[in-house]
Amino acid sequence: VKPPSATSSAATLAAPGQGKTEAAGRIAGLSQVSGVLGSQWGDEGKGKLVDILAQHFDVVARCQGGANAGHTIYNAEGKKFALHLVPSGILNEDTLCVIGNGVVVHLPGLFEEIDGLEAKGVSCKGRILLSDRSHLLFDFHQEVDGLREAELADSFIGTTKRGIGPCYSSKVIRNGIRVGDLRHMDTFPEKLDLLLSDAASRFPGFKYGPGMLEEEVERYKRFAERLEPFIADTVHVVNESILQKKKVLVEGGQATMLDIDFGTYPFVTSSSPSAGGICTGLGIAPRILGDLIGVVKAYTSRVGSGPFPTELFGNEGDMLRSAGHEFGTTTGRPRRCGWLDIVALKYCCQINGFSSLNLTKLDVLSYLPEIHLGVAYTLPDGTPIKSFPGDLDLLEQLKVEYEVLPGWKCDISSIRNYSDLPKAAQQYVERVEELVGVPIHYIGVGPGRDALIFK
Ligand code: 2SA
Ligand code: GDP
Ligand code: MG
Repeated sequence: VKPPSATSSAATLAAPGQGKTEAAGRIAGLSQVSGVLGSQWGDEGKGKLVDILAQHFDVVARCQGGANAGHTIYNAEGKKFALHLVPSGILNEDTLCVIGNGVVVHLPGLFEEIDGLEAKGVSCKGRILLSDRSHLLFDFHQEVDGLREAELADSFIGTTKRGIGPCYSSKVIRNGIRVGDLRHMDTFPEKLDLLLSDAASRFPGFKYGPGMLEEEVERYKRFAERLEPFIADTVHVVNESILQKKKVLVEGGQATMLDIDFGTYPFVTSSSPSAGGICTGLGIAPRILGDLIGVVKAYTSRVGSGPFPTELFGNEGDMLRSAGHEFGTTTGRPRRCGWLDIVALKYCCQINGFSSLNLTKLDVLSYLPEIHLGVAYTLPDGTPIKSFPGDLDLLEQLKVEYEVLPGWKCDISSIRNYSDLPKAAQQYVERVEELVGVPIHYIGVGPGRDALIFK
């Protein structure tokens, strides 16, 4: 991956010729409440788009997931930041960052992230609000995540081991502890004891030894003190901001194909990274939601186990992984890579009602003489499959039909105007648009803030 260009700011989003005002106008024209959501299996480049759009929004809010997310962004000087819990609006100093009720929060991780940002010169003071309704993710949730994966043996999910599933389990079974509970330290030990005893009775490998509760309670007393200025009723804050005509951008983590309901269950995360998760994870009414931008990589990647119909193996997969530098932002795991899957993308567009798409990492495909697009699924006997199947067995058996398009075989990473892209690259973009039926308004040609073409 080329280092991003050092030139970038709201004013330099578009190159001369295309018009900076046109680009700024496109962003300024987004609805008062907009969202950026992953439309594959994650790591499409959501963070980069959120960072760019944040320059035109007052609030950037996360609504689901936790520190399993890894959003890589670059500031104006090309300095790299990997964010996990802190919303990707943080580099824009006028943006308020909200962590909503639907997020599960590992406090040691959050403080570490904030300290890391501050050490790099990003001021977080007074700029991050954490919902009092969000759930606390404890170290033991992370340990249990690992134990569950070990129990599953060959059928492991391939989680990030960040404790996400176990924490959402505590939430749904209704013995979870919420951020607001830190204001009642008198009852906190009892609640934590219940959680730890529960884990110990379920997992023989989990050791709940003497002194552990007391130690954890003391630690959380210190956290509670430090956290107090961050805690807010974010449902009220976000809705009041909307009433005051402020602009709110929602940042999705993971993606629809990892959604607990719509993804390739059970190989999914434990939250709702699709449009519905915005309403439940922030307390925003559905009718207030405006533009939703689906972020889609020009090819596909997936990290962890589970079906991946257009996956490439061997040398072909390795070449794509290395060209796209596809390694987990949180865990460093190599990501599985393959062709763009139009069937899955159409399914995501249907569920989320995207108003536009951001096609990212088009530059990564520049080495290929020809590019495949997965356009249809059939059963092994050739019978067409009409929609993305929920049946895992079927997903493992199906055959993908491909359309083959010519590659462009030249570096496009410094191009900033759509009309300057090679004809074959334009043909690829327009064919995706045509097949999916949703306009592609943004095209990524590099990791830097300025490497974005407005179409
Ligand atoms: P979990 O940890 O319970 O949410 O894992 C369940 C599945 O969800 C996948 N998942 C992800 N997939 C892609 N990217 C994610 N974030 C990190 C990144 C991942 C990393 O940005 O690279 O560093 O490995 C993410 N988070 C969860 C996970 O792989 C499981 O398939
Ligand atoms: P997210 O989880 O969706 O925010 O995506 P990640 O940050 O995990 O992974 C996307 C990676 O691709 C990051 O390293 C980005 O810096 C990088 N990236 C984003 N857009 C582009 C692009 O258009 N071209 C290239 N080459 N890299 C990009
Ligand atoms: Mg990521």
